[in-house]
Amino acid sequence: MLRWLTAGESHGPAVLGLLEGMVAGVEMSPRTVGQALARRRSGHGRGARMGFEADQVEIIGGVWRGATTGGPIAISVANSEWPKWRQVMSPEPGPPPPGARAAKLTRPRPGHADLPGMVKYGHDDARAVLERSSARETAARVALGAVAAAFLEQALGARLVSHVVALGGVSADGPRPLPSDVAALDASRLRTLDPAADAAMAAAVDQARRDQETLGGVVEVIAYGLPAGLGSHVQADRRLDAALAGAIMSIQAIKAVEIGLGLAAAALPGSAVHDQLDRQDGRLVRRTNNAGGIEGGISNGEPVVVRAAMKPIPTVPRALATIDTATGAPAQAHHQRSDTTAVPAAAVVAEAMAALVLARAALEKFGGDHVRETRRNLAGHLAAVPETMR
Ligand code: EPS
Repeated sequence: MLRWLTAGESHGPAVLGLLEGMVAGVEMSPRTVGQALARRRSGHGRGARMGFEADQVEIIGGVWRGATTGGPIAISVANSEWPKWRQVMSPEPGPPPPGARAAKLTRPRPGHADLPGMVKYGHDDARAVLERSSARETAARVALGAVAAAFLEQALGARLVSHVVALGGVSADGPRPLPSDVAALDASRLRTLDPAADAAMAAAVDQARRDQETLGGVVEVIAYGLPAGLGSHVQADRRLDAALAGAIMSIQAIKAVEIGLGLAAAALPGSAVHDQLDRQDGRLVRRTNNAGGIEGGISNGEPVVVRAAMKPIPTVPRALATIDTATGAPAQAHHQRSDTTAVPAAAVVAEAMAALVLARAALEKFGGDHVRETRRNLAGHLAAVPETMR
């Protein structure tokens, strides 16, 4: 069973990712992980930190001479902010060091984990919460997602694509991007291939920055080339759509997830929603893919399509009303610096989470300890599907 965890704080020495249960023989290198991390840093609207954060990758274990060994994979992504925060973030006991950086944060940001985290864990300084709730943690997820994506491609021939479908109320049009569009998406400013939407979104981001605002949006992940048969209808926690929704909802600031037609399906009659079957050139085909590649919690062989809505980042430069937890008096929420939007980055993070969930489902179905064995088992499964159902 594929399992993963992350650790580390935003201004600590590093964030860490741990991936257990990956098969041996998946070609992988620090460079591949570094490339995935570079995609996450990009996007118009990020704050000052992304300009200098370099994401130094170190693979601590599980990869040897360019391939996974079957052992747990541990990846460290160093924080270039750490030297400035060494004293403030020190694990040593003792009083906080002098200086503004160590000042207690007692004016929690509405919409952030600050206040619920302080209440739950008994902290009187929001830093004890925000350092871990920070979306910096997604660097570790993307590092692990790079391994999962390499496995999916090398074992199954599956490829994932992520893009931005809306930002700050501006929606993008155009066909769903294909794996061949990934390079263009990576090079784009806002992870969309619609030039009119790109311009309008960039203008919205610039205006929001001037207005001291932050912006949310909608991202979409498409997984191409997955076989039918991942996930299961038989138990709630084995449903592929539920696992994808849970993993993507777990990304900081995500407030909604939909599969395929999603919410729009609720307003349409059944005949306009369900993907009717046909036979073309001797092959079973679906006329549409409104189900987003999943029926009954099982992949059906069509591209898997997942969309997620991200709220605006709660670190809003325009002062939001809050209370000071030290005094109980009304106050303005703390703010030092922030991204105006991180929607393009969220697309890359959603892609990483989808890769992890799909890799887990693929390993559950096909198993194996070496990628060759997984490939053989996949071939056996495909050969066992009756002609009339292919
Ligand atoms: C974040 C706030 C900003 C972002 C950070 C996430 O960091 P800082 O408070 O140091 O300016 O830059 O994102 C990352 C560092 C990253 O790699 O994505 C937050 O509060 O979530």
